[in-house]
Amino acid sequence: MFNFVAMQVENDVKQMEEQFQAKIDADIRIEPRDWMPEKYRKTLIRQMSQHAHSEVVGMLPEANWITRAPSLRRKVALLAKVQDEAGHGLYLYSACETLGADREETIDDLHSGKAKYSSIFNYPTITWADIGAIGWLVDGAAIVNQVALQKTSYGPYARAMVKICKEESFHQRQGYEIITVLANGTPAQKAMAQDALNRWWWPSLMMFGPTDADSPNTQQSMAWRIKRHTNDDLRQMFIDATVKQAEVAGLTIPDKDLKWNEERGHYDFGEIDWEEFYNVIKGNGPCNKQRIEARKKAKEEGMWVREAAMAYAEKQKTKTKAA
Ligand code: FAQ
Repeated sequence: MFNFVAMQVENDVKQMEEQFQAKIDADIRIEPRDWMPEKYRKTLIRQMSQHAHSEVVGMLPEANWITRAPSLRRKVALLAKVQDEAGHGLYLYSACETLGADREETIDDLHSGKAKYSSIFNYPTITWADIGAIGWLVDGAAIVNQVALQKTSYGPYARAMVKICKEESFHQRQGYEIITVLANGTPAQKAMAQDALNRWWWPSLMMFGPTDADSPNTQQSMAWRIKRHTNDDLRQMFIDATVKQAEVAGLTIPDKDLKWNEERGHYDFGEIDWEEFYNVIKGNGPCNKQRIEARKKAKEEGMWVREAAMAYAEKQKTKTKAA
């Protein structure tokens, strides 16, 4: 009897999985109340929460330059950009909640080092040109990845990406403008732009994740259409689009093996230092400790604001009930 019930349950789950995959294959979006395999839900929470953490931690390197932006115009644009990143983090944390993730726990996982965030935000912003390089390269890479995610199979994630991509294109343009102005400025300014490109180029390529051969999650995420392109394909798209932009700015990409390959219709490029990448994601990058400390401090110091907002909301609720 017990065996029969267990077999029945197994058959039902198998059938639900088949129906789920058929929906995915027909490009029908999965919505929060739809049935989904537990592993699909967990994969999404992992990717989306890491993405949310990246947006939030990603504010730190640029915030470092808000008070030192060289003009009021630059300061206003940078402030708006950093504020946009906070907004992206909030949409993405909310999207995680639609999958049953608890927001406090999600954030605690970042602070305890359990959850990852993008490797790129563990590098320091040493000069003003770094702000240009982040907008141009880091937001540029983020757009290539996120345009693809507008077609991801989970509805709330895909919809969040539409608005995020619009804002990221403004970010990319403000960064490229900073870089081109510097590249066309005095020899010292041009050298500063080139130095920023030299330092940010390789870490930007690492943003796309390990090679397909070394990416444990890609195959399943492609089958579930969470990912619509592999890490290597997105990296190649980014390189192909960015080489021309560097040429127009009069800057040199720091890769002696970068060469157009007529046969492939793509640029060939040099070997990425994967040891550096794995070191950074393990917590040993130049700024990992500083970034997590800053996020923890922000949580502690902002606690009174959250407590006051909760107390106010509670008071309003009592007032409404009494009326
Ligand atoms: N950094 O099997 P895969 C932005 C981890 S937003 C750290 O290939 P997957 C906006 C990966 O999580 C930037 N960890 O994994 C902005 C996995 O670890 P786990 C963030 C990385 O998920 C601009 C392991 O390695 N964007 O920049 C990285 O299939 C300026 C194996 O890798 C997103 O998050 C990395 N670079 O593919 C903000 C986009 N790469 O969890 C402020 C959404 C890989 O198994 C200023 N995410 N890992 O322990 C994705 O598209 C994917 O998650 C990938 C990785 C492509 C990042």
